[in-house]
Amino acid sequence: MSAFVVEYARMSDNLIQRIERIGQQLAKATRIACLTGAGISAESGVATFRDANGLWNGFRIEEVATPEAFTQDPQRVWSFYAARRQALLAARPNPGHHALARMKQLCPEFTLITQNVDGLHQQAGSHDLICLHGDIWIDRCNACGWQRRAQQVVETVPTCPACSRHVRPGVVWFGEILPQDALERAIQKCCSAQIMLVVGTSSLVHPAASLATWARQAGAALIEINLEPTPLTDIADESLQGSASNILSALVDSWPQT
Ligand code: BV8
Ligand code: ZN
Repeated sequence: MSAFVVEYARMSDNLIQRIERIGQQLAKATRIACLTGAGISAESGVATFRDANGLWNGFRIEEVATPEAFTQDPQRVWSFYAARRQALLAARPNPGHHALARMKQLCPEFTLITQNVDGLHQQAGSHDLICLHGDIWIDRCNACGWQRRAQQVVETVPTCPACSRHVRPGVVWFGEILPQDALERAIQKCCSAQIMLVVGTSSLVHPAASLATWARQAGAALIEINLEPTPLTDIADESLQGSASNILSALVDSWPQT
């Protein structure tokens, strides 16, 4: 009985066999780490960054995703994130998010690490989640540290109720350091994993993209799931090309349900 509705018709026999084998491997592992990127939310209708109709096609990173951009034009940066928040209101977790939440039930030492800020892993039930790049739904003030979880989408950049400076989204911009505790925990979990899954990421943004290399160097088997090849593909032990939601669902489906 399929735990997840898997579209096997969309897969070659070879891919199905490889997934079966990897599912058995995962079932034997006790320590698994998984890093996700924007590609896992694509099938929830959330724009990725570097695909054909990705965010960086319509916007320049330097204008909307750096602290300098926010200092120079806070409203332009705020509008970029407000539009993404608005689009997220209609987004729901897809079978890929649910499959990763299920993996935690099947393997207690399964650690999920995400670059995404969209909150869809949390909505799918993944709560012990390491968020490397923050949370788009957090409003915070750089000047005094004030913060809150946004309850609605507002178009005009807010001012801090505590100190009247401009409020920013609680994400990590380019040129900003990642939350140290999150990064250290992610490194520790990847470097002690027997298997590391890397799902739906172009593996171009560091230090997140380095986690897989460090895991591999520490002895983990590296399994990539992505629509297209990335800089990781050549060093991965397995690179499964296809839809994250379909492949992850098939992996959980092939996992002996003890
Ligand atoms: C820092 C903000 C230092 C939130 C983001 C080392 C080497 C090279 C460069 C650097 C380096 N170290 C630092 C840098 C600079 C920089 C960087 O990496 N630049 C890159 C572009 C060259 N890194 C930083 O600035 C980082 N900070 O290192 O600080 C420092 C030290 C001391 C003091 C001060 C500073 C900060 C990086 C974080 C930046 N913030 N986001 C937001 O707006 O969302 S990064 C942004 O890119 C997102 O967070 C995103 O998660 C991340 C990666 O993108 P992906 O998730 O991979 O998405 P993408 O569209 O690229 O790819 C999607 C993939 O999915 C595709 O391959 C596609 O084929 C696939 N796909 C699509 N659909 C599906 C699918 N796969 C399967 N199924 C599908 N259905
Ligand atoms: Zn403030």
